[in-house]
Amino acid sequence: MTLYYSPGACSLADHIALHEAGAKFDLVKVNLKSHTLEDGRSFLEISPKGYVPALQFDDGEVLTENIAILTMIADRHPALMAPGHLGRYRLLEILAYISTEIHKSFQPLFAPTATEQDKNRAKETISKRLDFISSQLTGPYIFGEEMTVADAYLFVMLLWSDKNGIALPVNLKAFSEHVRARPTVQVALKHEGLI
Ligand SMILES: N[C@@H](CCC(=O)N[C@@H](CS)C(=O)NCC(=O)O)C(=O)O
Repeated sequence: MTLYYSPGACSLADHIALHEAGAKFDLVKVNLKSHTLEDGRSFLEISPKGYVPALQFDDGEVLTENIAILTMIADRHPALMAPGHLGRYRLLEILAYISTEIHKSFQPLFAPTATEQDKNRAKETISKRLDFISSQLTGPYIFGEEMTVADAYLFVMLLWSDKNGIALPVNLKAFSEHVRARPTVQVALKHEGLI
Protein backbone atom coordinates (compact mmCIF):
# COMPACT_ATOMS: atom_id res chain seq x y z
CA MET A 1 0.00 0.00 0.00
CA THR A 2 1.20 3.53 -0.70
CA LEU A 3 -0.11 6.66 0.95
CA TYR A 4 0.27 9.84 -1.08
CA TYR A 5 0.58 12.71 1.35
CA SER A 6 1.67 16.29 1.82
CA PRO A 7 3.39 17.33 5.07
CA GLY A 8 0.89 18.66 7.64
CA ALA A 9 -2.08 18.24 5.27
CA CYS A 10 -5.21 16.27 6.14
CA SER A 11 -3.41 13.14 4.87
CA LEU A 12 -1.59 13.20 8.23
CA ALA A 13 -4.79 11.67 9.69
CA ASP A 14 -4.50 8.67 7.36
CA HIS A 15 -0.77 8.45 7.99
CA ILE A 16 -1.37 8.25 11.77
CA ALA A 17 -4.28 5.81 11.37
CA LEU A 18 -2.18 3.45 9.21
CA HIS A 19 0.53 3.42 11.89
CA GLU A 20 -2.10 2.85 14.60
CA ALA A 21 -3.37 -0.10 12.55
CA GLY A 22 0.15 -1.51 12.32
CA ALA A 23 -0.24 -1.56 8.53
CA LYS A 24 2.69 -2.00 6.16
CA PHE A 25 2.74 0.98 3.79
CA ASP A 26 5.00 3.27 1.81
CA LEU A 27 4.77 7.04 1.79
CA VAL A 28 5.10 9.23 -1.27
CA LYS A 29 5.22 12.99 -0.90
CA VAL A 30 3.10 15.06 -3.29
CA ASN A 31 3.86 18.61 -4.36
CA LEU A 32 0.33 20.01 -4.29
CA LYS A 33 1.26 23.10 -6.30
CA SER A 34 2.77 21.28 -9.27
CA HIS A 35 0.89 17.99 -8.71
CA THR A 36 4.15 16.13 -9.06
CA LEU A 37 5.85 13.42 -7.02
CA GLU A 38 9.46 13.52 -5.87
CA ASP A 39 10.53 11.30 -8.78
CA GLY A 40 8.98 13.78 -11.24
CA ARG A 41 5.90 11.68 -12.10
CA SER A 42 2.54 13.41 -12.27
CA PHE A 43 0.30 12.83 -9.24
CA LEU A 44 -2.70 13.33 -11.53
CA GLU A 45 -1.91 9.94 -13.06
CA ILE A 46 -2.44 8.39 -9.61
CA SER A 47 -5.43 10.53 -8.65
CA PRO A 48 -7.04 12.89 -11.19
CA LYS A 49 -8.56 14.75 -8.21
CA GLY A 50 -5.08 16.15 -7.57
CA TYR A 51 -5.46 16.28 -3.80
CA VAL A 52 -4.27 14.16 -0.91
CA PRO A 53 -4.88 11.72 0.66
CA ALA A 54 -4.79 8.97 -1.94
CA LEU A 55 -4.12 5.40 -0.94
CA GLN A 56 -2.92 3.02 -3.60
CA PHE A 57 -3.31 -0.70 -3.02
CA ASP A 58 -0.83 -3.28 -4.25
CA ASP A 59 -3.20 -4.21 -7.11
CA GLY A 60 -3.07 -0.59 -8.33
CA GLU A 61 -6.53 0.48 -7.11
CA VAL A 62 -6.60 3.95 -5.59
CA LEU A 63 -8.89 5.03 -2.78
CA THR A 64 -9.37 8.74 -2.05
CA GLU A 65 -11.32 10.85 0.48
CA ASN A 66 -10.50 10.87 4.18
CA ILE A 67 -13.88 9.45 5.15
CA ALA A 68 -13.45 6.43 2.86
CA ILE A 69 -9.81 5.77 3.71
CA LEU A 70 -10.27 6.14 7.47
CA THR A 71 -13.40 3.94 7.44
CA MET A 72 -11.56 1.29 5.40
CA ILE A 73 -8.73 1.30 7.96
CA ALA A 74 -11.21 0.93 10.85
CA ASP A 75 -13.10 -1.85 9.03
CA ARG A 76 -9.87 -3.78 8.60
CA HIS A 77 -8.56 -3.00 12.10
CA PRO A 78 -11.63 -3.09 14.34
CA ALA A 79 -9.69 -1.80 17.38
CA LEU A 80 -9.86 1.60 15.62
CA MET A 81 -13.66 1.44 15.07
CA ALA A 82 -16.15 3.25 17.32
CA PRO A 83 -17.80 0.97 19.90
CA GLY A 84 -21.41 -0.15 20.21
CA HIS A 85 -23.99 -1.62 17.85
CA LEU A 86 -24.08 1.70 15.96
CA GLY A 87 -20.28 1.99 16.03
CA ARG A 88 -19.69 2.09 12.28
CA TYR A 89 -22.43 4.68 11.80
CA ARG A 90 -21.21 6.74 14.76
CA LEU A 91 -17.78 6.70 13.16
CA LEU A 92 -19.19 7.85 9.82
CA GLU A 93 -21.24 10.50 11.62
CA ILE A 94 -18.20 12.05 13.29
CA LEU A 95 -15.97 11.66 10.20
CA ALA A 96 -18.61 13.47 8.13
CA TYR A 97 -18.82 16.21 10.76
CA ILE A 98 -15.03 16.64 10.84
CA SER A 99 -14.77 16.56 7.05
CA THR A 100 -17.69 18.71 5.97
CA GLU A 101 -18.22 20.99 8.97
CA ILE A 102 -14.66 21.52 10.23
CA HIS A 103 -12.11 20.59 7.54
CA LYS A 104 -13.92 22.42 4.75
CA SER A 105 -14.43 25.49 6.95
CA PHE A 106 -10.66 26.06 6.88
CA GLN A 107 -10.76 26.86 3.19
CA PRO A 108 -10.63 30.70 3.53
CA LEU A 109 -7.64 30.34 5.85
CA PHE A 110 -5.67 28.68 3.04
CA ALA A 111 -7.00 30.80 0.17
CA PRO A 112 -4.61 33.58 -0.89
CA THR A 113 -7.55 35.66 -2.16
CA ALA A 114 -9.65 35.47 1.03
CA THR A 115 -10.21 38.74 2.88
CA GLU A 116 -9.53 39.24 6.60
CA GLN A 117 -13.30 39.25 7.09
CA ASP A 118 -13.61 35.86 5.35
CA LYS A 119 -10.82 34.51 7.52
CA ASN A 120 -12.33 35.80 10.76
CA ARG A 121 -15.71 34.36 9.82
CA ALA A 122 -14.08 30.99 9.11
CA LYS A 123 -12.33 31.05 12.50
CA GLU A 124 -15.65 31.76 14.26
CA THR A 125 -17.34 28.88 12.44
CA ILE A 126 -14.52 26.48 13.26
CA SER A 127 -14.58 27.57 16.93
CA LYS A 128 -18.31 26.86 17.17
CA ARG A 129 -17.89 23.46 15.56
CA LEU A 130 -15.03 22.56 17.86
CA ASP A 131 -17.17 23.65 20.83
CA PHE A 132 -19.72 21.04 19.80
CA ILE A 133 -17.08 18.28 19.79
CA SER A 134 -15.74 19.60 23.08
CA SER A 135 -19.23 19.33 24.64
CA GLN A 136 -19.50 15.68 23.51
CA LEU A 137 -16.09 14.54 24.74
CA THR A 138 -16.44 12.14 27.68
CA GLY A 139 -12.99 10.57 27.81
CA PRO A 140 -9.48 11.08 26.52
CA TYR A 141 -10.72 10.23 22.98
CA ILE A 142 -13.87 11.04 21.01
CA PHE A 143 -15.51 7.70 21.82
CA GLY A 144 -14.13 7.36 25.34
CA GLU A 145 -11.13 5.37 26.46
CA GLU A 146 -9.90 4.00 23.14
CA MET A 147 -8.50 5.79 20.10
CA THR A 148 -10.36 5.44 16.79
CA VAL A 149 -9.46 6.69 13.31
CA ALA A 150 -11.64 9.76 13.93
CA ASP A 151 -9.25 10.95 16.64
CA ALA A 152 -6.44 11.09 14.09
CA TYR A 153 -8.57 13.35 11.86
CA LEU A 154 -9.64 15.59 14.74
CA PHE A 155 -6.00 15.85 15.86
CA VAL A 156 -5.01 17.29 12.46
CA MET A 157 -7.87 19.82 12.62
CA LEU A 158 -6.62 20.92 16.06
CA LEU A 159 -3.07 21.32 14.73
CA TRP A 160 -4.45 23.60 12.00
CA SER A 161 -6.59 25.49 14.54
CA ASP A 162 -3.57 26.13 16.71
CA LYS A 163 -1.53 27.28 13.72
CA ASN A 164 -4.29 29.73 12.77
CA GLY A 165 -4.68 31.19 16.27
CA ILE A 166 -8.03 29.53 17.02
CA ALA A 167 -8.25 29.04 20.79
CA LEU A 168 -9.08 25.48 21.80
CA PRO A 169 -11.46 24.49 24.60
CA VAL A 170 -9.49 23.09 27.57
CA ASN A 171 -10.56 19.47 26.98
CA LEU A 172 -9.60 19.61 23.29
CA LYS A 173 -6.21 21.00 24.23
CA ALA A 174 -5.76 18.04 26.56
CA PHE A 175 -7.02 15.70 23.81
CA SER A 176 -4.49 17.11 21.37
CA GLU A 177 -1.61 16.66 23.81
CA HIS A 178 -2.78 13.14 24.61
CA VAL A 179 -2.90 12.14 20.93
CA ARG A 180 0.41 13.87 20.17
CA ALA A 181 2.14 11.81 22.87
CA ARG A 182 1.28 8.50 21.16
CA PRO A 183 4.37 6.85 19.64
CA THR A 184 2.61 6.37 16.28
CA VAL A 185 1.79 10.06 16.12
CA GLN A 186 5.37 10.99 16.96
CA VAL A 187 6.61 8.75 14.13
CA ALA A 188 4.19 10.33 11.65
CA LEU A 189 4.97 13.90 12.75
CA LYS A 190 8.71 13.20 12.50
CA HIS A 191 8.40 11.66 9.05
CA GLU A 192 6.45 14.67 7.79
CA GLY A 193 9.09 17.02 9.25
CA LEU A 194 6.61 18.59 11.68
CA ILE A 195 8.75 18.01 14.79
N1 LIG B 1 -12.52 15.83 -0.01
C1 LIG B 1 -11.14 15.52 0.27
C2 LIG B 1 -10.40 16.82 0.48
C3 LIG B 1 -8.94 16.60 0.71
C4 LIG B 1 -8.18 17.91 0.80
O1 LIG B 1 -8.74 18.97 1.12
N2 LIG B 1 -6.86 17.84 0.57
C5 LIG B 1 -6.02 19.01 0.59
C6 LIG B 1 -4.96 18.90 1.68
S1 LIG B 1 -5.66 18.87 3.28
C7 LIG B 1 -5.28 19.12 -0.73
O2 LIG B 1 -4.67 18.17 -1.18
N3 LIG B 1 -5.38 20.30 -1.36
C8 LIG B 1 -4.71 20.56 -2.60
C9 LIG B 1 -5.64 20.76 -3.74
O3 LIG B 1 -6.88 20.73 -3.55
O4 LIG B 1 -5.14 20.98 -4.84
C10 LIG B 1 -11.02 14.60 1.49
O5 LIG B 1 -11.79 14.78 2.44
O6 LIG B 1 -10.16 13.71 1.48
